[in-house]
Amino acid sequence: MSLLFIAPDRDLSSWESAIQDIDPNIEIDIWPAIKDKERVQFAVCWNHPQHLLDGFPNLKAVSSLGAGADHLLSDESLPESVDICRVVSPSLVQQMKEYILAAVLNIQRNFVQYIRQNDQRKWQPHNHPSPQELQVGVMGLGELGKPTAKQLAQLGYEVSGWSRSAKEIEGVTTFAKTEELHPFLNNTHILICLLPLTEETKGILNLDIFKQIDERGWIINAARGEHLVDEDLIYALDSNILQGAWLDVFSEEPLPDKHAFWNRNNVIITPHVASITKPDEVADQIVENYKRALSGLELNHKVNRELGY
Ligand code: NDP
Ligand code: OXD
Repeated sequence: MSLLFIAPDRDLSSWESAIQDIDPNIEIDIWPAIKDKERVQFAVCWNHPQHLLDGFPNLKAVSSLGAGADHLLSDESLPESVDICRVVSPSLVQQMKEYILAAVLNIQRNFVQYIRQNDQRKWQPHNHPSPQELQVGVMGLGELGKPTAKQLAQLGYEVSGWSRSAKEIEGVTTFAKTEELHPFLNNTHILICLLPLTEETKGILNLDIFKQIDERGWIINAARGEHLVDEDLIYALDSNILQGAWLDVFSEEPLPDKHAFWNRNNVIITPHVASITKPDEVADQIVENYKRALSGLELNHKVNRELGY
């Protein structure tokens, strides 16, 4: 039986060795070099070519190489009988906490402006709010959003959080469902998106939402590019509805040269690096799920196809 990796834009050599360090008996294929399609029972994918996964008659389960599984769920050719799982790891959580904290601190302390001022040799101090004066709203309170919100609250920020089901998080004012989106957004100065990409959340970062947060607020999107309506962001920035945007993810990656987000003083761009899956940190859970799939056991971190995450 074989475990197949499909990730066209990644160097997979360290994945192969990380898996074999745990169990040297696992047979590994790396797409497109597949020895025997019939032997493939488990696949690990990142941005696989769509319609590729229906060509494996004995495929039992597919794991995302990362935390998000939207790239798998959007492949309509993936048979219903194939279970989907994703990776969840303390390292992904830690990296996301660092990324969001860095962005929030840079915004709060005006470092974005100071870095731009450096280019002009301009000595111009700006007032900055204290954490207690800054309302930070976290959309998505899952594996990544919940610890991120909690950390910000522990550091003194006024934190609110929004999710599908109701939550209780120490120090965080929580809201749930569409009905509570408006009160959640009210007074938010920095809006952070850590939602999965689903039919319901696609395009959620739009003009209507931007108008509901604090005047001259910021958005941070470290979830998926398709959460954001790009034209609405440009309009909101140009109309002073928003002060700035900190973006790690984009509808098209790499962000095309001609995209309007480049070269704007008030858009910070990072190349999808908020939280990176490291092979040696998650190989054990991939091996565990591979073995579970082969034995017909329930997968860990299984994705709910109906909910879309
Ligand atoms: P989880 O599935 O653990 O959490 C998702 C959260 O979003 C849950 O709290 C869920 O609510 C909430 N949610 C889902 N749908 C809705 C909705 N319609 N309305 C309100 N809340 C909703 O995901 P993770 O925290 O692990 O990851 C989140 C996303 O971050 C990933 O899907 C991925 O796209 C992105 N990501 C980006 C990375 C990067 O490097 N930029 C790295 C890793 C992940 P409930 O709790 O009620 O289920
Ligand atoms: C992920 C990502 O989902 O890297 O893990 O975006």
